[in-house]
Amino acid sequence: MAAEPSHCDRIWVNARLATMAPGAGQPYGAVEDGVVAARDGRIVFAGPRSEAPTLDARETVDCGGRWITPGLIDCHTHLVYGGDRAHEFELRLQGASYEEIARAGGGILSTVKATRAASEAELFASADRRLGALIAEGVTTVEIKSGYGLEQQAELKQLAVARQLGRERPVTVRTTFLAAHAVPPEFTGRSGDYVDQITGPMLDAVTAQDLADAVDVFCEGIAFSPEETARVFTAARAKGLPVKIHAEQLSNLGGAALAAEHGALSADHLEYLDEAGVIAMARSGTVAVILPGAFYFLRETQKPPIDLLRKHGVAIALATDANPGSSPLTSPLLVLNMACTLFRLTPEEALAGLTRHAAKALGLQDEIGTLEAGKRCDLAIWEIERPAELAYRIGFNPLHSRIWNGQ
Ligand code: DI6
Ligand code: FE
Repeated sequence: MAAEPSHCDRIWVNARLATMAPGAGQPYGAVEDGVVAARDGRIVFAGPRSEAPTLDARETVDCGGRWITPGLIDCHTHLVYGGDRAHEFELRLQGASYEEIARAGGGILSTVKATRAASEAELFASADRRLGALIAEGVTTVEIKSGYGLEQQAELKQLAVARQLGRERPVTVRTTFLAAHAVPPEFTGRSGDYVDQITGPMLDAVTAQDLADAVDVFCEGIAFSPEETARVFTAARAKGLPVKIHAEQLSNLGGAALAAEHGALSADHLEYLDEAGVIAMARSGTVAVILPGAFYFLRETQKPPIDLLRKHGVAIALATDANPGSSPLTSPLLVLNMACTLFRLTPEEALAGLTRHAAKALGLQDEIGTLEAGKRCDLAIWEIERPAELAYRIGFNPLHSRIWNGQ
């Protein structure tokens, strides 16, 4: 007896699926003649047409043989900020290093000044344009950090704008409290006192207003020490918030291993990561978020240890690190190409880095990141002949359409 038809809102047929499901056997979890069915914004079936249940759909979309991937996930951005740093770009081209500019009060602190001065409306408008570029390339989930306020009211302002973007735009926004991004001018030489502010009143205000989904720290010589990082992590976890870290970007302070000890969702940058740090991350399940835009823009030479991450089975995610100083980049497709061209990831590893592994870096691996029943129906539909094209092309956007929450 034929099974009762499963009612669904929409079904996409005549498609090739890159499900990115783990252990699917085929590269990319590929399905040649595939179907995706959705109900109430969730996937109810994704797989071969021959295995699909009887489906009764209100709307059927013929994909004309196009490829469907999970919607892309940008798991590390500083999208909300004031001003820009084009003038520093010129200084660097005259020989000044990123650290020299930072130590001279430029860098992050110059964006802090512009961000403190900007209204919420101004911050929303400029971030909205950058978010539009991500959405145009198939992004359905984006993480947005604070870290350019460096005092309570401005940090809350940044996070509130990020939350507003999630309410008003067809994209899922996850927010991260990164007050520990730099020591503000008011606390020069008194970083410990500033950490007191972060772990006390600022974190209280952030949690009272539910403005952050995670807490992040820049653990670096020009930012916060491992000891200060640990203080912020302990306070965040006491409030029930998961942690992330900018670690081993310019040197090795053992930040990634410290983050792993605190069960961090991710450790990000990682150019100077060593095998001890990789092993610690493997043990804790901490995701390695690799940021090729910053490596490229700062003209770094030390590459992250991709072979060690592979050897120890650490999930590798990718992100734009969209920020005005080290990675003014809002193209996830270019991130795919950079990851393969600069760091020798395979195109399949790179696409997993913007889907399944990026989801894990946000603690959302049960919700998004693969085409599997039960997950959110976030899709990107591409005019490509094979998934490798997404990493292969430079400056070409083959997105045909983007589906967020089934719409
Ligand atoms: N590392 C980076 O590359 C960015 N922040 C961080 O912790 C730089 C942010 C900026 O220069 O504005
Ligand atoms: Fe960053």
